[in-house]
Amino acid sequence: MQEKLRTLHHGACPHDCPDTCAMVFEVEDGRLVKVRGNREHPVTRGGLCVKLNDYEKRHYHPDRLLYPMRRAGAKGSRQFERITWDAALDEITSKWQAIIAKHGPQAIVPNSYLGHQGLVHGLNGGDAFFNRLGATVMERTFCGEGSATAWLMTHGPSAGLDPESFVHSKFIIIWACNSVSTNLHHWHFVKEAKKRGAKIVVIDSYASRTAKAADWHIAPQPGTDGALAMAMMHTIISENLVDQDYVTQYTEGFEELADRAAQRSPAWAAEITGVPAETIRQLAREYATTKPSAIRIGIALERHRGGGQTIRAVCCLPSLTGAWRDVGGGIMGMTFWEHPYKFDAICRADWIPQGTRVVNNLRLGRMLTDEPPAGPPIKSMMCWNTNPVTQAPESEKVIEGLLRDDLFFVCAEHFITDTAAYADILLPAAMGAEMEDIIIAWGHNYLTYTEKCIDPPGEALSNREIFRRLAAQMGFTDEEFAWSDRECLARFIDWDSPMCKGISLDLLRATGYQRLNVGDPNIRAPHRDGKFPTPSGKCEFKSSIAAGGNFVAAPFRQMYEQFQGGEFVDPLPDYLPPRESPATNSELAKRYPLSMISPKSHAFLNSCYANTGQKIKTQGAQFVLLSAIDAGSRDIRDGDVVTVFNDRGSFEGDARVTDDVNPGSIVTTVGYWAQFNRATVNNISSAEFADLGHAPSFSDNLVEVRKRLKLPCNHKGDTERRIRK
Ligand SMILES: Nc1nc2c(c(=O)[nH]1)N[C@H]1C(S)=C(S)[C@@H](COP(=O)(O)OP(=O)(O)OC[C@H]3O[C@@H](n4cnc5c(=O)[nH]c(N)nc54)[C@H](O)[C@@H]3O)O[C@H]1N2
Ligand SMILES: Nc1nc2c(c(=O)[nH]1)N[C@H]1C(S)=C(S)[C@@H](COP(=O)(O)OP(=O)(O)OC[C@H]3O[C@@H](n4cnc5c(=O)[nH]c(N)nc54)[C@H](O)[C@@H]3O)O[C@H]1N2
Ligand code: SF4
Ligand SMILES: [Mo]
Repeated sequence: MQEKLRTLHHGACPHDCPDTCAMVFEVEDGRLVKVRGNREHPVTRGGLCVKLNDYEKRHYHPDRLLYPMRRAGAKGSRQFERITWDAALDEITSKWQAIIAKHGPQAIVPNSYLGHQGLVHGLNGGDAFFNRLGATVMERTFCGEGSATAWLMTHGPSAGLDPESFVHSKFIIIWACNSVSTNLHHWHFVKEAKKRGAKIVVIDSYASRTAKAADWHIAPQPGTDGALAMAMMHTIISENLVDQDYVTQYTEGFEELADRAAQRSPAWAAEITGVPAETIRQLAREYATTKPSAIRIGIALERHRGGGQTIRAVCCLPSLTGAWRDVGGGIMGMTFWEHPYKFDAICRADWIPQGTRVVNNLRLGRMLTDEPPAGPPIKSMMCWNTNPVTQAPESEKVIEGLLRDDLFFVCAEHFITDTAAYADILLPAAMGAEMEDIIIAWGHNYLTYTEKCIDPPGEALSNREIFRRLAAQMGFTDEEFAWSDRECLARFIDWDSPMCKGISLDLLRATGYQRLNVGDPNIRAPHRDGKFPTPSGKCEFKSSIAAGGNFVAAPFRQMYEQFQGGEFVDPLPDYLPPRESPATNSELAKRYPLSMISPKSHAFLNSCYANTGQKIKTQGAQFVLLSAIDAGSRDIRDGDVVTVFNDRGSFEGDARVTDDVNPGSIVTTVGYWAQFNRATVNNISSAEFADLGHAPSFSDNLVEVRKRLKLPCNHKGDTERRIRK
C-alpha cells in the first residue's frame, strides 16, 4: 500500500485562554489527523492542555453543524431544516432590511465573544459590518475589563512583568488564578522558580488544583481580597518595609494611600476575610522582604462588586516594596497592552453613527425582557463566538428573551449549543485549522500564526467569510469587505512599530510565532526606573484618570477609552465589600446564607467541550463543593444530588463534602450545558456590574443548597449517555 503523505502546518490554539499555544497541525489527504504543541515555543514547549490534546477530533465531531439551517419547530425545540447559503443570506438580509425600514438599524444587536481569539475571526470580526450597518453597539465585558481598567489606572498600558521572567522570582503570589487548569503554560515557569528556591503562595477562596500544588494556600472568603491587600499595605507601611526611595521617585499619592491603609489593619481584615491577622502580617512581611517577588493575578479577582478596587490595591503592592527593581519582580495581569494590534482598522469604530446606543452583554437577559434599552425595540440579534445561555448571568432571562416570537435570532456556531438551540437561522462556522489568522495573546508576548490547512467540512464558513457575504448581500462596497484573511492580517497589525522590529508577516508565516520586542525576559525589569505609561509617568496609587469618572478599558474591544460618564470613582484603592454577603446583606443572607463561586472547569474551555464525552469524563458531572459543617446542617451527604438556588434561579449538582472549601461558601464550575443538565450555574448569578469596567460579578452571589427535590431531570449518568464522544 502506498504511504500517505503527511504535511505539517503552523497552528495556534484559537481559544480564549492566556496561553495561546503554538501548535503543529498534521494533515493527511486533506484531513487533520493529529495536533501537538510546538516544542520550540518557549512558552508552549510541546505540551497541550487536556482540552486541546485531541483537537483534531473536534473538527470531525459527529454533532458538528455542517449546513445552514432554518428553524422548523417551536423556538428552542432544536428542530431545524437544511437550507442553502443563498437562502440563509437572503432570509437574514431581507428580514434585517424590513426591520431597518420599520425601526431603524439600532433594532439589530450584534453579540460576540472570544469563541475564536483571532484578529480576523475573533470577537471583533463582525464589528466593521455591524458598525457599517448602524446597529446597536454591544459593549462586551464578560472578562478582563475590570482588571484592565484597574491596571490602566495604576500602571497605564504596560505589559507588566513578563511571564517568562517568573523563573527568577523567589516569592510568587498567584492570586485568584487557577493556573494548573487555566494558565498551564505559565505553571512551567512557576515550577522552575520553585526548583530554584522560590516560595509559591496561592490566594484562592478554595483549595483549587493550583492551591494544592502551592507551598502556602490562603483562603479568603469570596470577594474579600481587597481587605486582605489593604491590610498587607498596612503592615508593609507600619513596619517600615516600604522601599522609600522607589516610592518617592516613581509613585504618586503615597501619603494619601498611607493614611487610608493606616485604617485597614490586619485585625480588621481578619474579620472580613476569615484569614487570621497573623497570617496576613506574615504574608506581607515575606512578600516585602523576599526579592524578587512576583504576583500573578487571575481574572477571577475582578468578579465581585469591589473587583476593580481589589485589583487596584493588589497592583500597588509591587511599587510599595520596590519589587519592580528586580528581574522577576513586579506583577503580571494581561500582557497585551504593548502588542501592536490595530483595533481601529479591525473594528472601524469610526463608522459608528453618532449617538448610537450602547448595550452591555452581561445584561442580555434583562435587555431582551423586562429592561429594554431606550430607543427602538430590539428586533434581531446575531450571535457568533459566544454562548450566552451558559455563560451570561441571569440565564433564565436570556432564554426568556430568546423565546420571544418577535426576535429574529441568527447564530453562527460549531454546534447546537444552549444558545444556538433558539436560533431562527443557524450558520455553520469553520474551526481552528480551517482558517488563517493571528491569535491574540494575553498571557505571553508572542505573535502566533495559524495556517488554513484543511477545508471546512460540509458548507461551514469562517466568521469573516460570513460577514463578507452578508456585506455583499447588504450592498456594502467598502474595500474591507473584499479583503482576504491574509490582506486583513497585513493591515491588522502595525508591522512598522518598534514591537515588530525584525518581524514581518512573511517571517511569521514561515516560523509560526515570533517574540515581540518587549525585551529579554532574563534581563528586563520594565519599571526598574519607573517609566510607567500613566499621565504622571509614575505608578499612580492615587489615580489621575479616575478624575474623568468611570470608564471601560477594553483593550481588544471597540469600546477602548470610551468614557461612560461621570460615575464617581475613588482615586485611591480600598476594600469595597461584596453586594451579596452575610456581612453586607443580612436580610438576604437569612434566606441565602452561602457565598458561591463558579470558576472555570478543568476540562472545558468556558462552555466548549462540555458536549464531548471524553472531556465530560475527565471533568466529571457538575459538582458542588461544600464544607462538612454546611453539609451536616442541611442533612446533605457526599454524593447526594443537590439543588442550589436563590431568587434568580437554580441548578443541580453532586454534593462533594470536603475540607477544600471554607464553611460559608460553596464552589461549582461553569460551562456545563443546560440541555444535558437541566440548568446552568448562571441561572443564579447576577447581572450587576462590578465597580470598574462594567465587569461581571459571578463571585458575588448568595445562595442556599438543599437535597434535590424529586424533579424529573437528565442529571449525571444521563449526561454521559446523551453525549457522543
Ligand atoms: N458563572 C460564570 N460565568 C462566566 C464565567 C465564570 O467564571 N463563571 N466566566 C466568564 C468569562 S471569563 C468569559 S470569557 C465568558 C465566556 O463566554 P463565551 O465566550 O460566550 O463562552 P464560550 O463557551 O467559549 O462560547 C464560545 C462559543 O463560540 C463558539 N465558537 C468557537 N469558535 C467559533 C468560530 O470560529 N466561529 C463561531 N461562529 N463560533 C465559534 C463555540 O462553539 C462556543 O459555543 O464567560 C463568562 N461567564
Ligand atoms: N480549563 C480552563 N481554562 C481556561 C478557561 C476555562 O474555561 N477552562 N477559561 C479561560 C478564560 S476565558 C479565562 S478568563 C481564564 C480565567 O482564569 P482564572 O483567572 O484562573 O479564572 P477562574 O478559574 O474562574 O478562577 C481562578 C480561581 O479564583 C478563585 N476565586 C474566585 N473568586 C475568588 C475570590 O473572590 N477571591 C479569591 N481569592 N479567589 C477567587 C477560584 O476559586 C479559582 O480557583 O481562564 C482561561 N482558561
Ligand atoms: S486552551 Fe490554552 S492551554 Fe489549552 S491548548 Fe489552548 S492555549 Fe494552550
Ligand atoms: Mo474569560
